[in-house]
Amino acid sequence: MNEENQGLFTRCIHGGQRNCEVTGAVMPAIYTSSTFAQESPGIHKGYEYSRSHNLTRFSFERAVASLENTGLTEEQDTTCGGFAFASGLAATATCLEMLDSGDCLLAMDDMYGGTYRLMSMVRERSQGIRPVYVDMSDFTAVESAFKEHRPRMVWVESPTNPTLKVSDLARIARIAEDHGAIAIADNTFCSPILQRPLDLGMHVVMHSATKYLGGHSDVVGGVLATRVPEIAERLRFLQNSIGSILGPFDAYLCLRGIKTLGIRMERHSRSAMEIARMLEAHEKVERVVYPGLPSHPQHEVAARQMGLPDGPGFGGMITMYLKGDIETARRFLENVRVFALAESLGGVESLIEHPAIMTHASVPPESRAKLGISDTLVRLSVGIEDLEDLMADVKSALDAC
Ligand code: P1T
Repeated sequence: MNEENQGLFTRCIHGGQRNCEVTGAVMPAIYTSSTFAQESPGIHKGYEYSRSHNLTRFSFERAVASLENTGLTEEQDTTCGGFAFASGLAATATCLEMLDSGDCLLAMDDMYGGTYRLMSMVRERSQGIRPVYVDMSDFTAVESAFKEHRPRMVWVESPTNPTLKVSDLARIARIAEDHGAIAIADNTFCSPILQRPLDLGMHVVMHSATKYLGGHSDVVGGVLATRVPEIAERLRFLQNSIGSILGPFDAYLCLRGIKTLGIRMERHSRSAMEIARMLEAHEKVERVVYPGLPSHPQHEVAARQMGLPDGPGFGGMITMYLKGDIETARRFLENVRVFALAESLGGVESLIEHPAIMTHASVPPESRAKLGISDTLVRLSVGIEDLEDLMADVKSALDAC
């Protein structure tokens, strides 16, 4: 059976994989060898040096390429357009190297604080790129930014971290295509189970594999996938030239994590929907932002471009504004017991955090204020524990604040 015709849950387990030809092993070995013996100079089995070729990493890269529907074959690109890196930011940093000095980079105004820091506080200085930030959930703002700045690359997160704004990826991909710009989607919050940006016309998809792909908060990694052969060629060159690759042990953990991605995303989405509904009705909560709620400003777009294979699904991330002030938020966060107060997201365990102080501290205070990353904003990453325990935990922390 052709892989493209297989369901996503099947591809989580088998996509891009084959059993070991020597032993029949159903999981790849963790190839720790940094180099590979050659028969004669330049005559080898396709593996020269582990930065360039590592079979454990290749297996993970091909798995992501399959899930994200790159459509590329191994003949077109060794890993079918998948490229794994030491972290999500290493993947982003390598991607930005497709730009030349002086190029404009059009980016979402709300996104992970570290991505903003890399673009504005590192690469603007060292690479001379010109980042321009717009609210891409407003398509007219995207259109006028294209006219004014003529970007060569568009970077969009959807839903965004942490305010969960949703952008119409198909429209953004189309305008980028019309202007000859490379369109990239950070798909970390959705994973390929809920959203496949390449199918919507984006050229490249990026993940912090630290999150849902790894799924167990025990590995840091990043990955890119592209459907465009020329971009795959460029990314392969850049991955090898820059060298911020994912190591074989970590590639193995990410690959292992992906096996259960489908059932985890189902559970994350179902539990988060219930918790979001409960919070929206709670007297101590000012506002809940969750793409699955009809009150979400871009709920219709979210329902169109996100979803589980057999029905609605909006992921495990919830953002809420508490009534009160920073002390209320502090008390709430100090009183959760099942949720852990920690940065990161997307693991089996539930996490909760305060973006203004924690994950988005590198975003300038004026920008935070404009984006609504206020002192009472709290971000939840709903895990796969019993829903009743998660509900009881959040309710009792709300009672205490
Ligand atoms: O942490 P790293 O693997 O380098 O990934 C960076 C990154 C990129 N994109 C998104 C949407 C992200 O959320 C992240 C990392 N985010 C957190 C650590 C966090 O707690 O939000």
